[in-house]
Amino acid sequence: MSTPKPSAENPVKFRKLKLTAPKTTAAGIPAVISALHHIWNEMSLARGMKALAALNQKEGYDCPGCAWPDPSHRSKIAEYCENGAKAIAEEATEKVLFAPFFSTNSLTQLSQLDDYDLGKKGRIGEPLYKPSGADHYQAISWSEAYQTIARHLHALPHPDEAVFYTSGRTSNEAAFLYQLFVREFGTNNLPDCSNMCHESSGVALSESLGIGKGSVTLEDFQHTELILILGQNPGTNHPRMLTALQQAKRKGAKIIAINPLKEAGLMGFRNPQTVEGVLALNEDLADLYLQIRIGTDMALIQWICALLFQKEQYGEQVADQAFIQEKTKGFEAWANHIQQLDIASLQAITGLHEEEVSQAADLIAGSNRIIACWAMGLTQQVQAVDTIREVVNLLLYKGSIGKPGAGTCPVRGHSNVQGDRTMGIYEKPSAAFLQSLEQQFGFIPPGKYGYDVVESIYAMEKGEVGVFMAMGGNFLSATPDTARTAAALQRCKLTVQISTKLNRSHLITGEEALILPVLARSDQDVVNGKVQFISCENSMGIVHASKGILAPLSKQLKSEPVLVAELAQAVLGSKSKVNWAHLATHYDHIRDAIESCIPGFSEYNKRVREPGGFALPNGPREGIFTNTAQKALFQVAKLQLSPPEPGQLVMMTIRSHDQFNTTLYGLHDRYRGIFNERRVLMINQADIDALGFQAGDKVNLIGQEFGTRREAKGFILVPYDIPQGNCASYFPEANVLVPLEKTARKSNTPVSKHVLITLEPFQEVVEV
Ligand SMILES: Nc1nc2c(c(=O)[nH]1)N[C@H]1C(S)=C(S)[C@@H](COP(=O)(O)OP(=O)(O)OC[C@H]3O[C@@H](n4cnc5c(=O)[nH]c(N)nc54)[C@H](O)[C@@H]3O)O[C@H]1N2
Ligand SMILES: Nc1nc2c(c(=O)[nH]1)N[C@H]1C(S)=C(S)[C@@H](COP(=O)(O)OP(=O)(O)OC[C@H]3O[C@@H](n4cnc5c(=O)[nH]c(N)nc54)[C@H](O)[C@@H]3O)O[C@H]1N2
Ligand SMILES: [Mo]
Repeated sequence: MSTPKPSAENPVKFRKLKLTAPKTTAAGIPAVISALHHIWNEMSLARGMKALAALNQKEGYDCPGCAWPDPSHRSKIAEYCENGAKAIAEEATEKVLFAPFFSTNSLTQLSQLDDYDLGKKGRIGEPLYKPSGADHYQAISWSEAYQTIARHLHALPHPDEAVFYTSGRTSNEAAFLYQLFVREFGTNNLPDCSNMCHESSGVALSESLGIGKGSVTLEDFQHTELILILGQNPGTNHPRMLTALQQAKRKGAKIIAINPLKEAGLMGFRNPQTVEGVLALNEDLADLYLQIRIGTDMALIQWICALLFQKEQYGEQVADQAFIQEKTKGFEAWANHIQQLDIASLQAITGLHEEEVSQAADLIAGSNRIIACWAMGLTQQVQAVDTIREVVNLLLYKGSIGKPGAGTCPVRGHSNVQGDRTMGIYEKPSAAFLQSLEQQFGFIPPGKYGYDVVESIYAMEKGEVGVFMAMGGNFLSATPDTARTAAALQRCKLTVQISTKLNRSHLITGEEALILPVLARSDQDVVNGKVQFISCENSMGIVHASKGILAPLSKQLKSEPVLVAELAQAVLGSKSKVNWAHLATHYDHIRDAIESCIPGFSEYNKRVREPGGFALPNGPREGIFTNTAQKALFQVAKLQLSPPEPGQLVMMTIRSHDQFNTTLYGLHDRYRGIFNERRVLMINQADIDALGFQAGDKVNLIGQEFGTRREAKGFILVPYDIPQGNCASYFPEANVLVPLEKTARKSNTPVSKHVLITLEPFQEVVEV
């Protein structure tokens, strides 16, 4: 009999699915009730009240949920959303795990829990170590933990055999120190969650406009005429964006939503912070809803642009000629390309009707100030970079960039994912950045580019990585091809997870493993008797302070900046050119170091203390383009589609309303009417019929891409309003089906929104 091994996937275990009609409005009182329910389940009344009162206040802490910016006028009662409150419930829980929990529960046993039950076990309370061959974690002191890491790192033949992942909650201060440590150690292997998230936006925007960040501010929503929202579900993932949309609408703006699903938060909103919202008065959001087929947005944008050119030919003034002349390059070639496209075939690709798309073209033609918002529906596609550049082409054609009420708005995910990049968490650092590190600190940072997320997995798979360390996140479950990634991680000699809460990456480990527990955003951080604050950059490039207020659950928790400084000292020793002890004694010292290396941070310590923080420089916002051409570039790109074969479905892997990435707050997807079950496949009834199944049947999802059979067992068919041929499941349960090889061109982002699958009946295993 083979010894049992921890399972990398969620067990196939069904709860009790309940379905209701999907909602057409987001938030309202049910959102408030849900938020409070989550809080009271995890902590005492006093702790809950304290946590909520400081959330997103200027003197409080930044929500560890999404990266949507805070308004300059904050509501005193509640400047947060339902899902922000859930994020707090999750991290500020009073449940805490120490070594005895792990001596009673083996990794194999824990892996039989699903991600929901696993996450609800609580915060990690002390450093933990899993020796080689063991199936249990045991207590270890901080200094022994550092020595273990140092021993493994020193044993590597080359620093490039270590990989240092970062998830986007890491503060500016911790991120800066972490990349400094990693580069002084000698590698640029700094993959991050951005590689799986907005990398495509970064690449596209850098090429087109010179900076990989969006150009709009929250203020722009007050001045815009038209908002396009592509591939984003703000009602769930950026609920506070709905307030900005509501305000824009009240000032007369129109909204076009482009999404295969009719998402409640794009259709209507009841603002729970207003009297109208409490009285359940609904406000419509989208004026036009284009229920597009998955992966066909580029065809739609090209189709719209072709219609705009037709309007011009009939004498309508659509293009901003002055802007095109003065600020852009490449217009002629792009105009020729678009005008030669065959509209009928674009129409067939998107599955949309001529009337609705010409309505969209009318709205765009008649607007001079347009904001384009997008998220994962666009970035996690094979042709993501070209698609985003096509959206930018449309904005350039309309002169809708670098003026109030107009511009690009890639809506970021993690609360500091954008800041981490600014701090140098990037496997492809610029020469200028490395040079400034060298000048400031006096060591020569490595010039060779490092691995991104997918390249890291390949390297681990080949046995070329000895040490894997993660600053937050849940690498195993967030990455594609779960079974393959698990095997890759297990080839490492040592895996180190710097974490707040228990997750599956703690169970699928290298030969030896460490869990290092840290303070979370809401925890009070005291260093040498002084209360510290950290800083974050939101989705719109505003850097602001965040100060935790809750008493930490255990004395053994370290702050991330202190942990990195201590680890660096243990690993680099007296050879290090960096004064780590000084940096870690007060975070002002870290901010001074950042100021000296990174443009835009002058007087960092002063300006970050101003209420609301300060804005980083942003060229496109001012109509200045800093790419090589010094002009905004029109790009010509041909559509390259990989349509499904007969019998195959195109599946997107998306978030439910009750999760934050791999963290499951709950088991419901309230707006979509799916309750108490995550092993579901949302699918068109016509496809259920055509494939010979019935609603409620259990199926296995089978992928065959790149010559490998991948299987996710046991998903319940839920008939849903989704284009025929498309279907949707939840991440991370379906990640096992996302092929490692299938990545977006140029950004190498895993294609989590376009997985080709077939269905097979599921056989329930009857235990005898
Ligand atoms: N509560 C909560 N907040 C979060 C997160 C969370 O998990 N929970 N995650 C955070 C992170 S890291 C991120 S990156 C963001 C993610 O925010 P989103 O990008 O909104 O998250 P997804 O659930 O991946 O949703 C993608 C949306 O795109 C649509 N879509 C899928 N494929 C296509 C397509 O081909 N074309 C178009 N037009 N639409 C498509 C889906 O129907 C869905 O509405 O949210 C952040 N905020
Ligand atoms: N199939 C599919 N896969 C996807 C996606 C998808 O849409 N579909 N989305 C991708 C996207 S957009 C992203 S951003 C990634 C997310 O990838 P990750 O960022 O790696 O994953 P998270 O689930 O956000 O990480 C949660 C864990 O972070 C730890 N944590 C939480 N707060 C803190 C903190 O303050 N400090 C530290 N040190 N640790 C903390 C906790 O232990 C928690 O279990 O997943 C990607 N994967
Ligand atoms: Mo993300």
